[in-house]
Amino acid sequence: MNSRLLDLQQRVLSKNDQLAQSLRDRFQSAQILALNLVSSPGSGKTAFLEKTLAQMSQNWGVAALVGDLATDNDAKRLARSGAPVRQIVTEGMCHLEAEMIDLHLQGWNLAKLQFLFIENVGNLVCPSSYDLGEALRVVLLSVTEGEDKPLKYPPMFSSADVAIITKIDLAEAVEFDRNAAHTNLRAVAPNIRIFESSARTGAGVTEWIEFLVQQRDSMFFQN
Ligand SMILES: Nc1nc2c(ncn2[C@@H]2O[C@H](COP(=O)(O)OP(=O)(O)OP(=O)(O)O)[C@@H](O)[C@H]2O)c(=O)[nH]1
Ligand SMILES: [Mg+2]
Ligand SMILES: [Zn+2]
Repeated sequence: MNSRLLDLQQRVLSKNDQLAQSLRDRFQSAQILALNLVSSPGSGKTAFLEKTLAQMSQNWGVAALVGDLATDNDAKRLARSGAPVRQIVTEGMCHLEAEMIDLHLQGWNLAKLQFLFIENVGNLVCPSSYDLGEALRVVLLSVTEGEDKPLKYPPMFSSADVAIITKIDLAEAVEFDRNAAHTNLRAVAPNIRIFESSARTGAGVTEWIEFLVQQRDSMFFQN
């Protein structure tokens, strides 16, 4: 890449970082735990969020923003939970930026929310470079996509706080190597917290929600 292009890219990223920091401040003062869910296309972000929102919306103020290049299919799926949901159509852009989050939060009363889920565009590369003001970055890895993905796409995994191995109901059928997956995750992200789940059976969802509640408690109410 030539130096002018590099300089331009750095300016775009630093503008994004500033806006992300102001979002983070807003989430902090509203006591919202914001999460950025990233993965390759089809790893099960929406399916996992559908389960999460359906369970959480009975007890918590939850909302979701979801990014895709086109369609509002995912927003429609997530809205069935009854939670407020907005689709971000990126019109060709392959990741979400802080500015899009800022824009799509307009009109929402943040005081009513305790958890905000942001489903990023399905892409294992550039979403890792864009801070959205989240407190936790969550990377999903489905059992069908290969245990080597953390080694092949290190920035996405090393920048994440939590990894969720999805579609574990299919593990046997695809001869998923659990040990290899955990080892590869730890190789690029030694401190990552790993969950395993199935949106089909609901396995792992309750444990995940308990973790979120406890994370929010420790963020805002620790004495
Ligand atoms: N068997 C099984 N299938 C799943 C599970 N989770 C998702 N799927 C299926 O995997 C496909 C993709 O799931 P989505 O939830 O749309 O994946 P996504 O990551 O949101 O996809 P994009 O938004 O396009 O990146 C769908 O056909 C789902 O039904 C699971 O836990 N078990
Ligand atoms: Mg989706
Ligand atoms: Zn991109």
